[in-house]
Amino acid sequence: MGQSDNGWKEKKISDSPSPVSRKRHPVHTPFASDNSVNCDIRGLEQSQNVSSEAALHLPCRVAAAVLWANRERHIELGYHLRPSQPGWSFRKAGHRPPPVTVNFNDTLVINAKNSLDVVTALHSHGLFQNGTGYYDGPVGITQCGIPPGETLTYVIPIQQWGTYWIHSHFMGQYVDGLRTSLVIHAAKEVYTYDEDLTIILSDWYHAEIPLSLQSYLSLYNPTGVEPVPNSALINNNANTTFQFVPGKTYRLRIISMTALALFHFYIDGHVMDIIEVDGTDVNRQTVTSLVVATAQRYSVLVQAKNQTTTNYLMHADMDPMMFDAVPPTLNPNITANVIYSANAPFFPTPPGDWSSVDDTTLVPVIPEGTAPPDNSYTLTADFQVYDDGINHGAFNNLPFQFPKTPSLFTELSMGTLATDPAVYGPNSGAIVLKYLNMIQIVLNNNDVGHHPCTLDYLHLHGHKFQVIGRSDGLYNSSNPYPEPANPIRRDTVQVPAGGNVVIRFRADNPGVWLYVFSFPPSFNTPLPPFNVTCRLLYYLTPRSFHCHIQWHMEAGLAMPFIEAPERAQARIHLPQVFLDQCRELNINPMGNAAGNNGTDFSGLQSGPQMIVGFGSRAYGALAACVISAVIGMGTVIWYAKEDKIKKVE
Ligand SMILES: [Cu+2]
Repeated sequence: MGQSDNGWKEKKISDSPSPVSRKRHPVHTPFASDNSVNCDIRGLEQSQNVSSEAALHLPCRVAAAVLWANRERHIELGYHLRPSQPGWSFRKAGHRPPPVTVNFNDTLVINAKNSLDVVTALHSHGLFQNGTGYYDGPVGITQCGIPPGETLTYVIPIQQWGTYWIHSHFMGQYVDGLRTSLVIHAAKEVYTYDEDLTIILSDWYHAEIPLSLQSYLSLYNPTGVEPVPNSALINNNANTTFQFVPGKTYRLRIISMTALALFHFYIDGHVMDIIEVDGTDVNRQTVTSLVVATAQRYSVLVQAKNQTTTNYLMHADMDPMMFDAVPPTLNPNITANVIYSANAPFFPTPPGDWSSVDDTTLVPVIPEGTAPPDNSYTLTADFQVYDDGINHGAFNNLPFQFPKTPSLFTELSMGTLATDPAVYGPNSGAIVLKYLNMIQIVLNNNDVGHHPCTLDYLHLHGHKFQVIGRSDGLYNSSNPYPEPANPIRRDTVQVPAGGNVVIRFRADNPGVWLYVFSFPPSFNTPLPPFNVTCRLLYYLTPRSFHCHIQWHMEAGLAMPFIEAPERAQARIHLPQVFLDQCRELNINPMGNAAGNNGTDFSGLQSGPQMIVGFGSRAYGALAACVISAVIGMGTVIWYAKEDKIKKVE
């Protein structure tokens, strides 16, 4: 029994294959009591703006075991989250899943026991999950969610390598801390280096996500202004230190786990060679600074100095252009210490270096040319106020609404009807893809914002896509991008506000994959009552606003790709536990989006609709507004006259 450096116990077994190594789809895996530990606060801010939650010091029960058997390494990690009111227990306890490191061809086993009082689920961001799509994690798409008190064991064959991360895919729980890094070592790494360091960039909100979401997705926020974080963190801390040894080469794996912030990352006095982008090894590209958007990952090689006379600062600057306003209490520029010698002075920090490289110019080490698309879909992303008075994001004016029955289960249970996009729900925007077709997506980003937004991003589950081209302005199909010889392949790409991106991928992964530009409220947001008539008029006027990220995920910009339904039905065998957990949540795990037959959607909450023209509600609000104005002016006149009388007296 060893003690890992993060305080988690590891158990190494080198005997012949254990029962665990043969187990593929266990339903419930109890925690071994001897693996329980009390965990201290780790990872919360220690030197600035310490939130009240961080002051709590609660014990929690965790279990982690690492088993080696033959060529496979099984990692079994359990976390036991304490029920809490009203906040998340993992946040109060500073209890976060530990970092996960595996090898190519391993099988990753994650035991997730849900001790929250709401459902949760884990998404391994960037993993293909080819054949195991039910472990992809988005609640409502590939599972119903782990009910409170239940356990789900994710068993994921690792078919790729590079830098990834694991996070909750429900209600923005990851922003509050339910997230960790996932590093996968290649059988043979392309580059050599001495040390491998993971650097997690995140933004930190003192208010817990359920509260922030409630105010973000409310009538009182018609322009969809995203909450601004209270601080930035490097490795979940405001004062992290990295010890550098002279002459060594360091691989830094930089992972952005932000809700909103865009980071500029650089180290004083050092250059960085980019060698990996979202799990794709790339030819070396030397940079002095790196732009890292939400959910993106980069690996860079950094050559340590041959001296111990000076220490340096590592910088992660949040770009204020992403925020509606920068509060005076926010320090957007976070640093970590790069220490060569304990007593050495720090290198004087030069002005922030925000130069960057265009990621579409990076060249994959393993070349892959383009192929002409078999199908091309044009999606326009936009934000506007819909008939529920809330600012929603939408592709082609259809705000995504989560189905009751997860789309993957609809695909697997509806036989030949599964090829009909209609069965996935009227507000799903589902697109059915043919097996092995080359799919092209043209994404126009109409989210130009009333403040100077710099970009949005899009992410596709289950695939890495080729980035064919990206530019400002809407895509002009009569002037297509030239075919790149070996385009960058990644799973998360930035799209400039008012700009476009064209991506391609091969539909070689039967299942259902979420395409996210942002996605919708996965719970019912309580709406405040109308109370100011004139503001109602404002809410009812269609407009387009805003950019960004986890907040948009909860606001309505997503759609599922239904990939090769017949193939999926033939090769994907849903473990019984998924059906059981749906039923425990009173969700029918079979049938259409409403859990019914055919296109009978009775029982499915209808999604928000576009406001077309100046409707009756708007006329009503206008009339009320005019009446209010007349009363207001009358009051002013009456008051002025009253004043005059007093003066005369
Ligand atoms: Cu993902």
